[in-house]
Parts: sequence; structure tokens; C-alpha cells
Amino acid sequence: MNPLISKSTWTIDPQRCSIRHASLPLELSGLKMYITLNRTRRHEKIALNSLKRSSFPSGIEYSADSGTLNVHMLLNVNDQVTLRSRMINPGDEDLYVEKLELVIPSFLIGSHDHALSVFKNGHQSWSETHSFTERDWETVPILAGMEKLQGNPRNSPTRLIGDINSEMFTLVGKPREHVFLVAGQIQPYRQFLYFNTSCRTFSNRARLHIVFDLGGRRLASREELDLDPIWMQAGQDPNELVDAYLSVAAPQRDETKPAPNGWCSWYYHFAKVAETDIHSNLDAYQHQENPGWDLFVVDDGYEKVVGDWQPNGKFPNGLGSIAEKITQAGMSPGIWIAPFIARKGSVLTEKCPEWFLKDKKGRLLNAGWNPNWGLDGFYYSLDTTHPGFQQYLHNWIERLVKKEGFRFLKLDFTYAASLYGQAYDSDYSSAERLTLGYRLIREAAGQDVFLLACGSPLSPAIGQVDGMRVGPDVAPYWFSPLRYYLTRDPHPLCVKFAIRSILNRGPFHRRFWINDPDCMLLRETENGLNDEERFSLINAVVVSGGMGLFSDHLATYKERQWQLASSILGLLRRTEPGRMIPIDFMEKPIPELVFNSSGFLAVFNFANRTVFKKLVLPDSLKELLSGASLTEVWKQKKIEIHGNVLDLGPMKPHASLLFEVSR
Ligand code: 9PG
Repeated sequence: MNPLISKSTWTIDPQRCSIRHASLPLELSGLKMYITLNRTRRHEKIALNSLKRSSFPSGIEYSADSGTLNVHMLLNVNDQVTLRSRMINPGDEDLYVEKLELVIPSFLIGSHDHALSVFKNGHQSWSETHSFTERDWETVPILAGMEKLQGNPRNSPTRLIGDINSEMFTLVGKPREHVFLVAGQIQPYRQFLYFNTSCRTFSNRARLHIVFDLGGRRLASREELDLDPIWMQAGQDPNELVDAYLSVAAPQRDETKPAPNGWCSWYYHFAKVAETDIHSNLDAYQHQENPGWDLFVVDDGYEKVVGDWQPNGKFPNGLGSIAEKITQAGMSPGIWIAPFIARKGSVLTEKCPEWFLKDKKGRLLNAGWNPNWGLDGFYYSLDTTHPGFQQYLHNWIERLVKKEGFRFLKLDFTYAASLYGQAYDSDYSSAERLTLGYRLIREAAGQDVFLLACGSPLSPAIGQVDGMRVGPDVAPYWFSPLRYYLTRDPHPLCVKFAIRSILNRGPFHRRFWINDPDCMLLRETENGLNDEERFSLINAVVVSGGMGLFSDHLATYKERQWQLASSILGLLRRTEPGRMIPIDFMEKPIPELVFNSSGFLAVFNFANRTVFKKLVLPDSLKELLSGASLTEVWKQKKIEIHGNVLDLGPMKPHASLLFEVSR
């Protein structure tokens, strides 16, 4: 692949207040600004009408002095576009800022002939993430609580055709015309940023709506606040654009911990897990001759209740003894916690209600309902700005690490810390409350402990955690139509949608953090996945790199599964440092043709029927594969490339092939 981004040069038309690309059919014009303030609990949206502009050769300066709140912006164009914004409170009274909205009413891209595609990056780990076309619309779960759990109620889709909401960054473009724009938020990540595109069907026109969500942060009298810069770039290849965005957006990291692999209790034992289960899995592991795994994770189920983190009766010997056993087996002990939530009836909600975020009525802020925790599985958001909670968090994490001996913390349901609510200290945006929570955990745990974020909004975690779950939970089934159509939940857990996020977010790996694709299930019983489906999950994990965890009852593993696990980890050691490139990114909601720069190619059939795959290789892949031969990894079958055609014959529903590319 050509490592160079096609040089894009932008020009300014100060009269029309527009920016245009020199060589691609792409123009953004007009700008309207709205600010939403929270005045005594009433949200008030103000249009910043008196927008003054002054232009200079490489940019435009905007200023809106409304008297209540002033906004200054600097738009700079050269090979890319950068927009920097500052808010100033000129008055004597404190303000509480909800949102700053920028509307670009006219966004022209490509010709009228082909459909637009828009990439949606969901709010958090579990949220729906894939490309849509202008003829699609987003669904919203029927139960309001479900949106809080997996999406973002502050950025709810309109459900209109062609309206696609994305967070942190988006791509908009015409795959058939090879023209794309990437727009994204860059460091220091202090607010949530939404890029919402409304496509006009059958045209080359869209409206772009950019929203900074401060979540009611206080802007004190005379305070000046810099918002996260917005960065844009245009080009012909969407993968090159994502790569360019990631180079600007990801912090330079001195050292990265290696991606851990091993075992996790959740997807076999679930909340029923007991000390005896951990022992029997460890025993099975130790009976094998040096499988060489790094990590053994005790997931949800050991605690008395979420919000009361003492071990329950199923763990009579305490957590320290488990950690010790795992360490003796040569692995790092890992433990699951949900640091920013607590259930009703827990010590935290009963004894320390002041440590929680509050809703409009002053009640503990509900953060969701989890059926795994029973019919009364409602839980509430802790307030990371409260000094009492901060001290408690510090002591708890220090105890887990220094006293009990855990070296890996899976921090789950962390979105709760950044939900919209009333905090003890309003000088934090909702996003910053989560960053603060991660910082406090890091301070108590130390640099060497591996922090894995899960159920986590993405941008507040950048630079704070070592690993990030990048998709919804896997499950021992491919897809549950009943659940999907009854709930209209766009993010239901299942293997198909886990793979969708793994492949669409593969490029984040080793840029923002180590990707956690979630666990592979190798078991052949108590598993609704057929062979094709099990291997499609394995192949997606392998081709994307990242962590390699298994979640089965190891005592049931036959020699076959131990061998398979060892082969998978051998492959992952090779793909993990590589770069994953979804070749048909933006063309299909789930990429079907995925390359890893360490020399692997995966091909998937996500259709529910057998498909005869005869691929005409796109230029980018032709270059990568020129003069190479392909060997299917699991069946060791060689495939010839004839010219630029790859003929793979029939592929069963949900099947995949993983090739090693050799020269
Ligand atoms: C433990 C699990 C595992 C898993 C996590 C997370 O929508 N929900 O109700 C919902 C429940 C559980 C869940 C995600 C969503 O899974 O991703 O790996 O640790 O918690 O409870």
C-alpha cells in the first residue's frame, strides 16, 4: 500500500465562508453556532448570531461575542484542516455549559451519481460501530435504559434516513468515486465530541453537525476554556485517512506493554463462578506442558454485590489466595471490577449516598439495569470528583494490587462515571470525570499493572489505560434475531457484532492502546456456534492482533483444543505487532477482506447462505499480494492468485479463511 497520503491542499473562500479541496470534489461552507447553557436546571439554547469573521491567506478567525458567553475560533487550512475553539465567560456570574454546536449547512462531496457512506464510531466499547450508507437509518432500543448502557442518550440518533451519528471521529465519502473526508477530535480529550452527518439522498450534499458536549461543566466568571481541536483531512483511500487521523490523534507512547493472552472466567462460568471453578481451570492448565499463557482473569461473580467488593461465600479463602495460586502457576492474576457503579442495597449506596452522581431530582443517578444481576439489577453512578469516593477508590485499588497481588485490572461499566448528572465538583466535563477516575486508579495501582477498560467511552481513556475492549460481548451464539428485533437494540451481544467491531476498530490497536477483541470460545459443547462461526471469531481476532483470551472450562479441553489454543497464540504473536487493514472498509458494514501487515489475509462470508467467492483484487491489495502465494492456515491448502482474481470457491454461511502470505 502506498504509505503516502495523497497531498491534499485546501483553499479558502472568505466571501462564502467556505473551504474547498484543490484536487478532490469536496467543499464545506457556512457556519452556524449554538450554545446550550444550563440555567437553574433549565437548558437554554442560544444562537450565536453575530458571528464576525476575518480571513487571512491560510485561515479564518471567527468570533461570537454574545455578551453572555464568547466563542473564538481559528480555522487553519493547509494540507489538512484544524479548528481550534476557545470559550470565554465575560460576566460576573458562573455559567454551566451543556453543548457547543457547530452546524456546517452545506457539505458537498463527489458527484450526484453514487451513494454516500458514513462511518459511525460508537460512544463506548460495546456501542455499534460500522459504516452506513445514505439509505440507512440508525435504530434506537425500545427500552430507554438500554441506550444508556451501550449507546449515548446525549447523542441519540434521529432515526431519519441518512442521519448517522458518530463520536470522536467520522469518515464521509463515496467509495465508488474514491473521495473521502475524515474529521476527528484530537488531544487533550477534555469533552465528548459528536460528528453527526445528515445525508441528502441521491445527491452529493450533506449537513455536518459537530457537537462539543461539556455535560454541564462550570465556566467560572472570566474563565477561558480551550476546547479539543478538530482535525480534518481528505483523500482517496479511507484506510490511509484513518491512519493519518490516528497518527495525529494518538499520543506518542514510550513503551507499550505486550498484549496479554490467557483465560477469563466470564463466558463459561458467568456470575456463578466459584473458587473451585478457578481451581479446576488452573489444575487443567497446569496439567499441560507449558502452554505459556500470561494471564488468568477472575471475572464478575466473586463479589458480595456490585458496590460491596468483599468476596462472597463462593470464595471462602479470599482473593489473595486465588491470586497467589495463579502467580504460582506462572501467570499474572487478573480481576474484574466495576469501579464506578454500585447496586441498590450495597454498602456504597446505603452508607455513602453523597459519593454518587445525582439526577435532576437529586436522586442517585441510575446508570442502567443488568439482567445478569437479577431482576433488581439496577445500578448507580459514582462521582469520581468526590474526595470521599476518591480516598475509598485509592484504598481499594491499592489493596487489590499491593495486598492481594493482582497485576491486571479489568475496569468494567466505566461509562457510568461520565454519564450526565450532577457532580460534587462541576469544574469537570462529563468526559473529564471518567479520565479523572482512570487517573486515580493508575495512581493507586502503579505503572506496571495492566489496566483494561471495558464498557468505556473511548476518548477519555486515551493515554490512561493499557488495553480497551473494542466491541460488544461475544456469546455462545452467532446472532439472536429474536432479541434484536424485539428490543431494537442496535448493540446486542453476539459473535457477529463482536466481529463487526473487532474489524472496524482493528486500526486502533497499538495506536490508542492494546485492543481487546474479547474472548475466543474453543469448546465444542455448550456452544451454539458451529465450526465456521467459531473459526470466524478466531480468524477475526488473529487478523486484528490484540489480546488473545479463551473463555471455556479448561477441564473439558481435549488435546485438540490445547493444540488449537497454542496455534492461535503462535499466530497472534506474529499478527499482534502488525497493522490491520480492512481492505473494503466503508464499502461494507462488516469488512470481508482484511489484511494484516505481518503477512496475513482473512476473507469472511457474513451472508446467511453459501457464497462462491471470486474476488477481483482491488489495487491496494494487488500491490500487497503481488508475487505472493497464499496458504490457508488451518487446512494448509495453497491457493494461486491468477492475475488479479482470487477464486476461493464456495464458502459456507458465516465461514472464513485465514491465509498466510508468503513470497
Ligand atoms: C460481567 C461482564 C463481562 C463482560 C463485560 C460486561 O447490557 N448489559 O446488560 C451488559 C451486561 C454485561 C456486559 C455487557 C453488557 O458484559 O463486557 O466481558 O465482564 O460485564 O458482568
